[in-house]
Amino acid sequence: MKSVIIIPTFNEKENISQLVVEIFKTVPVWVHVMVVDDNSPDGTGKVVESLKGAFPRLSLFCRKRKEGLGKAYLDAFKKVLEDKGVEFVIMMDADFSHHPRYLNEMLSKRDDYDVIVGSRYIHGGGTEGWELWRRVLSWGGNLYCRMITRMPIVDCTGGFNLIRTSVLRSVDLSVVDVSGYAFIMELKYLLFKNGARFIEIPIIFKNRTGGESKISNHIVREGIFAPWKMIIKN
Ligand SMILES: Nc1nc2c(ncn2[C@@H]2O[C@H](COP(=O)(O)OP(=O)(O)OP(=O)(O)O)[C@@H](O)[C@H]2O)c(=O)[nH]1
Ligand SMILES: [Mg+2]
Repeated sequence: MKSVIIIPTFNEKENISQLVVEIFKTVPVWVHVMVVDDNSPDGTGKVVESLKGAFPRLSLFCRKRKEGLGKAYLDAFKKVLEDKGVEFVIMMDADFSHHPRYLNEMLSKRDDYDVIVGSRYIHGGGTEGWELWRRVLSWGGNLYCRMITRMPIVDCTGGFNLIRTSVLRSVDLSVVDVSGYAFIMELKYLLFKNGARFIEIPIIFKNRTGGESKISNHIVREGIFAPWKMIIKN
């Protein structure tokens, strides 16, 4: 059995080494980590490269330029799925908003579900350190997405998820042409449409303390139209 934690990075030099160390302290030996870096100008890729000696289950996938979270994940999925031995992938941010302490709970539920969502909006979950506008945007965005798509989860945009690769393989990812939170919504929607069994586990999402925020107007705008486009298209 093999599982791969995929971590997309853009300028995460301040976070990535500590995160990698924490992850490998926590997870079983069959869990690997692949960092997908978009040629970060701060040298995140070089930092990861330098850690590979100490952590043989760490790999680095370099992309040429920044094209958004969605593109980075799509390329990473393609690469990971080439290895037929990988049974699960985990999507995780590099900035400690998704804390490694939740990984083992996620992994422990893998036999009974196809998608395990680290959820900020079920009982016991939450966000810490966000300004009011981001809390409203995220909470409202999730409600909006749920009402349109009728997905059986409350955290549609959360990016901390475990996915069974056999189910991921059954999804036609070539239809996805969005990038930010919209990418995560669409991915979950496609999995839902393909009959994936979902469960949510509560997580506390802490705002990043190191590195710079990458949220943009484009990402928010894209999220407004995405649920409608998704249900029409799929
Ligand atoms: N490879 C790649 N990674 C990205 C890109 N944009 C964001 N990321 C990474 O994706 C993860 C989530 O992005 P974040 O910027 O943390 O998104 P967020 O949590 O909504 O917002 P902030 O934490 O406020 O920036 C982080 O690990 C980022 O480094 C990108 O264009 N390419
Ligand atoms: Mg973040």
